[in-house]
Amino acid sequence: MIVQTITTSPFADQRPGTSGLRKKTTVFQQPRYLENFVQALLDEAALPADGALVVGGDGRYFNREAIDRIVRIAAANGVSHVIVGRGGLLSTPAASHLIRSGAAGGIILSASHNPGGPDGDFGIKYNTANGGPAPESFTNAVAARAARITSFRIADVPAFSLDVIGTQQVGPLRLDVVDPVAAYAMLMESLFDFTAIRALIASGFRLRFDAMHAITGPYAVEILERRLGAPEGTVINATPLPDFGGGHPDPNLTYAHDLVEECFADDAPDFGAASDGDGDRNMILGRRFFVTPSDSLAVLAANATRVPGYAAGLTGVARSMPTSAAVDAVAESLGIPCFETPTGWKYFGNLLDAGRITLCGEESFGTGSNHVREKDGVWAVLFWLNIVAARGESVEAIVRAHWSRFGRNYYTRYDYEAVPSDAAARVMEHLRAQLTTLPGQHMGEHVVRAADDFSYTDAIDGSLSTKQGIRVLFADGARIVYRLSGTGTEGATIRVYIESRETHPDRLGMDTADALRELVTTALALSQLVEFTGRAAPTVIT
Ligand code: VG1
Ligand code: CO
Repeated sequence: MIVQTITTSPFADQRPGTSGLRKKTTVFQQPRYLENFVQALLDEAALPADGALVVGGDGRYFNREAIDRIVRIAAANGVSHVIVGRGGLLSTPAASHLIRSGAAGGIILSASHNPGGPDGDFGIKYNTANGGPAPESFTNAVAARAARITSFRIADVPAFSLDVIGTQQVGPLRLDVVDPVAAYAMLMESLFDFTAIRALIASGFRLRFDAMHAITGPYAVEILERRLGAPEGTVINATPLPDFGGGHPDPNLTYAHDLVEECFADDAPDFGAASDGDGDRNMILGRRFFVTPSDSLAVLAANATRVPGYAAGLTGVARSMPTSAAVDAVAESLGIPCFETPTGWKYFGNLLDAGRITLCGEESFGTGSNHVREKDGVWAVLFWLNIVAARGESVEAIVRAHWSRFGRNYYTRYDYEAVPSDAAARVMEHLRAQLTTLPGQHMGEHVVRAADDFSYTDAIDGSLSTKQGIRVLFADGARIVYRLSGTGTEGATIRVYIESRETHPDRLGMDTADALRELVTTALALSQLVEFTGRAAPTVIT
């Protein structure tokens, strides 16, 4: 094997965001761009001599080429063992599971819910031996290395194949190509009551899963159709495509419109679900009923003991700060702790590793548990199906009963995408300047209790993360949160999260837009968002 050491110079923008380094595909295609970052990653990871590296992605455009180069860079850097999913495919949660099954770390190639293709986005992320996204200390160190890199190493190796399951020797490196679905499907069978779900489906319960031409197609076909007996065709858009069929693989009411239309039609199925580009997000729909992700987390927590994998109960739960407080009410009633962390799955890792929490989630269609160290789309779908089977009630009935028991958190998120960065910064500055004067102020029927820029001290390692979003907290439990996205690739994305809490039995069935109308007006007035950005309306409302 000939190892070449190539002289390089740093790129100014190799700083990972909420979930890895995400850029336009064309940025990643620049000569030396991927190589620089992977070299910095491997230097920082310092894998043990016999440590295996898992590599896989969501199949988007440039996935194979990137994996080909990563294998050669890994070989040149003394990595002795690489495990890849066949075809270079691995969903993010399946990659997490593979890493946890004995590897030293993993590289996941995805820009998640962002569109793919030559004009779309690409991304790369490092997960540590626990299977979870590397913590901020690691990603900061990688960014610092990438900012002063002078060379990278890459090996000339004999041709290898990503399509043949089995072991190949690539120079000194052992390359294992594995079935991307098998181990994951087994893990799911170990957690859920497949017999009960199979019986539910056999009884005529109709479901639809939209894989959005992204990574979960093969997983959902294997599990829902082959193992659980759902009719062929239950999974739609099941073939992963490099450009996701031209779509935006983001499972929400805006982008999963085909599924939403079907689930709100007269002959709607009993259950609908979708996942995102890399398979870690989920959207849950009942018949003509949408379950908000924050409610979904709360319902899973409240019903967890009905599911075999969680029958012993939960040690605790966690949610990201902007996620609604619906799960807090469940935790309180169960007498277990509820942690509030910054946005991004990496902040759940320590709590999961320490056994302090069992379930966690985010408002951005992400739910997960201690079974892996990523959020998990197909897992969430199976959890819901297991609950439906165990309770023998519809999705809508389960959620309405939940509201009656725990109260309801009305919730909406406004996204303003591709806003000029300076305008977005002005919005945030304008808000920050008001933090000290807001408490005590009356806004419509709400009184501000506190306002701050959220900071978080990790309960396990004491690390501090600051500036994680502006919070305006009202005395009655309502909240407005503002933050800038860390996953966008064009200008800035401003996210505004609006929530109110309702426990009065007569007011649990309102339309969300009606329930939050006044708070939305307050949120816009406080931030002067329309004035600063010139945006009359958000790009997406969820
Ligand atoms: C968004 C979501 C966040 C999620 C992140 C990664 O981040 O808000 O909750 O963890 O995406 O999810 P941001 O910084 O753009 O708000 V995924 O499925 O894109 O890996
Ligand atoms: Co994702």
